[in-house]
Amino acid sequence: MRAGTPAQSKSARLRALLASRELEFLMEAHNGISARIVEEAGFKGIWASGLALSAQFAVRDSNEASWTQIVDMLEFMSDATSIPILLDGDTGYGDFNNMRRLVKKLGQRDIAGVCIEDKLFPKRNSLLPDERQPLADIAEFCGKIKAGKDSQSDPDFVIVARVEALIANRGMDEALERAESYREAGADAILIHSKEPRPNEVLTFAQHWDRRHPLVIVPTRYYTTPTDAFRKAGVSVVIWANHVLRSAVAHMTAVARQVHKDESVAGVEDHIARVSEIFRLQGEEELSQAERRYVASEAQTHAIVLAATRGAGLESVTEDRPKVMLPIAGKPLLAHLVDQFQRQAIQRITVVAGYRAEAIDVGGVRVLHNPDYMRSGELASLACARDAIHEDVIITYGDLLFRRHVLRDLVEARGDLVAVVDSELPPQDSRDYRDLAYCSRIDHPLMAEEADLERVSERADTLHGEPSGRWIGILRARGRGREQLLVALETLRSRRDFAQLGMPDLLNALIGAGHTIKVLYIHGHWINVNAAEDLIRGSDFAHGPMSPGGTR
Ligand code: SPV
Ligand code: MG
Repeated sequence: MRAGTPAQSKSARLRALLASRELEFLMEAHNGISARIVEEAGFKGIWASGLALSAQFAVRDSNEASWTQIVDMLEFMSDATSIPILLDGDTGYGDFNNMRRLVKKLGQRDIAGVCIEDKLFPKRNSLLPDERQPLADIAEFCGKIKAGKDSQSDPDFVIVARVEALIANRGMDEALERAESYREAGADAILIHSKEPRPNEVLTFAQHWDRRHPLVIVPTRYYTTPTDAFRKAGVSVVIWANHVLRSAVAHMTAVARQVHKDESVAGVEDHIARVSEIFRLQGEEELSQAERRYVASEAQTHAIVLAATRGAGLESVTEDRPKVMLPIAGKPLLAHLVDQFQRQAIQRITVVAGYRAEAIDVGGVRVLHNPDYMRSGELASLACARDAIHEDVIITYGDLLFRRHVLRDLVEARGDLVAVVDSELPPQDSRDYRDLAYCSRIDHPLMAEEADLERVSERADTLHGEPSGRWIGILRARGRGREQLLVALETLRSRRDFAQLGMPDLLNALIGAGHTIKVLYIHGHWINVNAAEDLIRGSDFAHGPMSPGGTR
C-alpha cells in the first residue's frame, strides 16, 4: 500500500505523488484512528485538514486551536500510519518566523509536507458563505515560502502554496500571477482553491497553468465533476478534504439519537464497529505479542509439528518431499505454520519428520526424525519429540493452514489442556469425516460457555449422539496438563499397538484418565491439505482474508 519503497522518507513519497504521471489522491483524516482507517482504505497519502482538525475539537476553523495542539494531533496521526501526511497549515500560523518553526517541528514529527494559503492570520475557512477573505501581500507570502524551504531538514519536505485569489473574488489573472510568484519562490506545488459548484474556475486555471508545476485541487464544492476531467486537465493531486469527518458526524449523530430514543443500544449494535475492530485499529495484537516477548513468563511456549507422512493421495507431488514441504501460495506449507507460530512469539519449534526428512529446509525450526515413520503413526512421532514436550507446548498436525486468530486465541486460552474444535461440521458424506469431537456443550452462538472434550472419534458415534464439531489437530498442554500428557503417552507406549496410535487416542486416553481437556471453539477459518485439490484450496486460503470451513 505504500507509495515508493519503504526506504524513502514520507516526504520523498509525498513528493513522488506530486510528480507522478498518474492522478493521485489524498484523503482527509483528523486524528490517529481516522488516519489509520484512511491508510487501510488504500490511500497513499493523508490530508490533515484544518477544517476537520478544528471541528473534531469542536472549535472554528479560524486558528482557534493552537498550532501546537494541531502538531500534537499530527504526531498521533503520523505514529499510526506509514503513508505521508500533508498538513493543511493555514497561513503558517503567523509570519515567516512562525513558518520556520512550524516546518522544523513538522520535520521532527515525520510530517511529509505543509500547505500554506495566502491569507492573513487568523484565517477563516474558504467555504464560508461570506466573502471576507483578505489576502496576504504576494512578496510577504513568497518570503514565507522561502523561509519554510530554508528550514526543512529533509530535502524532500514538501511546501504546497495555496492560492486563494479565486476564493477572494480577485479573478483568474491574479490567481495565475500569485501561483507563478509562489512557484518562483520555491513552492513544490500549487493548490488552486475554488468554491464554485462547477469546476470551471479550476479547469480554466489548469489550462493556463499548463502543467508548469504540480497542481493540487480540492473538489469539495464541485464534487459532482467526474474525476477523469481532473486527470485530463493535468491535475496532479486531488484532495478529498473533509469526507471522513463528515461521515463520522453523520453516523455519530444518527447513533446517539437512536440510542437516546430507544433507551437501549440493541438497535444500533449491528450498525457500528465491533469492539474487537476498535482493539484491532488500536494495535492491541502488537501489544500482546510484545508482552509475550518482553514480560517474563514462567514458561515459554514451544511447538511440536507432526510432519512425518508423505501424504496419502498426494503421491504424485511428493516424490521428492514430504507433504509439509508442498508449496502453497509460494512457500512450503510448513513455512506458513512456522510464520503463524512466530507471529505469536513462539520461537521454539520442533518438527518431527519422517518421509524425505532431508527435504525439510524451513528456517527457524529444529527437525527431529522418526526413523520408523513407514510403520508408525502420530504418537510414535510425538514420542520422538519427548524432550520437546516442555512446560507449555502446542502440538499440531503439520498439514494445517489456519487464520492467525486461531493460534492467538489458543495462546490466550485458559486450561492445562486445550483442544481446538471447529464447530462447523462438514456434510455427512464428506470424504474426510474424521476426528469428530464430542464435547460437554455445543458451541453457543451467543454465549462463550466453557466446554470440555469428552471424546474424539474417527466416525459418527451413536453412543455419544451428535458430534459437537471436529478437533482440527491442535492441542495445547501446559503445567499439570503437560505432566498428564507425558504419563498418558508413557502408558500408551506400553500397548502393543502403539505404533498404530494417533493423536485422538492420546486425547481419549487423557479423558479416560479423568483429565479435563478444555475446548477452544472456532468456526471454520482453517483447512488441512489432504489431497491434490487441497493445494489449490490452500493457495486460495493463504491469499484470502476469510476461509471456508475445514475439511478434516
Ligand atoms: C481544509 O480542509 O481545511 C481546507 C479545505 O482548507 S477547505 O475547507 O475547502 O478550505
Ligand atoms: Mg483548511
